Amino acid sequence: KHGILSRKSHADMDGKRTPRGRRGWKKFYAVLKGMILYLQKDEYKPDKDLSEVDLKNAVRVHHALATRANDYSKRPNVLKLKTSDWRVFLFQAPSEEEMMSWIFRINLV
Ligand code: I3P
Repeated sequence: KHGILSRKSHADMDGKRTPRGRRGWKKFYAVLKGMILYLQKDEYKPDKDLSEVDLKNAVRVHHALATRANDYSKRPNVLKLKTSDWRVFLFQAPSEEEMMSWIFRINLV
């Protein structure tokens, strides 16, 4: 599955709140492949190698939990992703349908 997602980092690896200065929203082209959610600056090209930044932004979604972000009302169509290493991200999808589809697909992994 792939598509546009905006990301906000809410908690870091240790479960601690992401510090100010790193809490902003950032738009990516997202690709869910196997157990990894790749977040790239540019559109996915199968024959192009991932950059160092792309690899750094990739999120392992094995044993992660995606839910609708009911407690976040500043933007619509936002899902919350809790990873197995206690990171928490918010992801905004372009539509309700896309958000539901991402939640479903992430939780299948
Ligand atoms: C954050 C940025 C986010 C904001 C966040 C800020 O600043 O303005 O958009 O979240 O608020 O800390 P920075 O880019 O300097 O990290 P919202 O869009 O959800 O308001 P927060 O600290 O209350 O999460």
